[in-house]
Amino acid sequence: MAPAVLTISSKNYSSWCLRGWLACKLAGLDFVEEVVSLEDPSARAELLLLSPSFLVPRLTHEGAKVWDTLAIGEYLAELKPEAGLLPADRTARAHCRAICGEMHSGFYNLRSALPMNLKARHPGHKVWAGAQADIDRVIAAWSECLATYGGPYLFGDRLTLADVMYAPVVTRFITYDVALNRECAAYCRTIMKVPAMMEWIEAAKAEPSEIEELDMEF
Ligand SMILES: N[C@@H](CCC(=O)N[C@@H](CS)C(=O)NCC(=O)O)C(=O)O
Repeated sequence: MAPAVLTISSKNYSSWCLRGWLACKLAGLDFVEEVVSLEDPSARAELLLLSPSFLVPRLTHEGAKVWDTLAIGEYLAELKPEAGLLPADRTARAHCRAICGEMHSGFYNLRSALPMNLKARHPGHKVWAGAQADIDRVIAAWSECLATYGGPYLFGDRLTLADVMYAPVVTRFITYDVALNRECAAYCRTIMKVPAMMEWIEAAKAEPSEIEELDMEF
């Protein structure tokens, strides 16, 4: 059987692609990457055939076509229950789904004010109030998880979809030098040492293309 195909775009800028890719890695899925350039019109036309939403990541696996990150995560959790992408305990699982959903549907100010850019560093970056409210909520959500489940990951000693969904937030906090409490700073360091995360970041740094609007000067 042909392996699964994960369609992604830039490793440096695409936070949703990082999430989809990380979920596939943590699930232990045998997959190949297909990289499309979102700026190339012919690649965009091809993408429309693959992904009705025009968005990536997009996973194709044994007849299943999944073009939304949260749906990819749920698909993988069902396909590979042994990977523990969702906590085994019912109430922890509900909590995990709630904070994954919160990331998927919210934090608009954080996402637009602090775009993912793994090659960049902005020491002392000044965060505007709207984005700070989102940052405060992320810190509260992480702190509650770390205190409740004991770390080092959000739901204890195994990486789950919650860590996947917040992984690009970890990188944004580092890129934009966001002030964090001790527990959350330690959590960021832990995530940055996850081998799959290190693999993605290394590839992102080797990417040649730069998207001008996202390489803003602050
Ligand atoms: N809600 C979607 C969001 C996916 C998304 O916004 N993907 C971006 C890349 S990070 C994209 O494909 N953008 C298309 C474009 O920039 O033309 C998901 O969960 O997968």
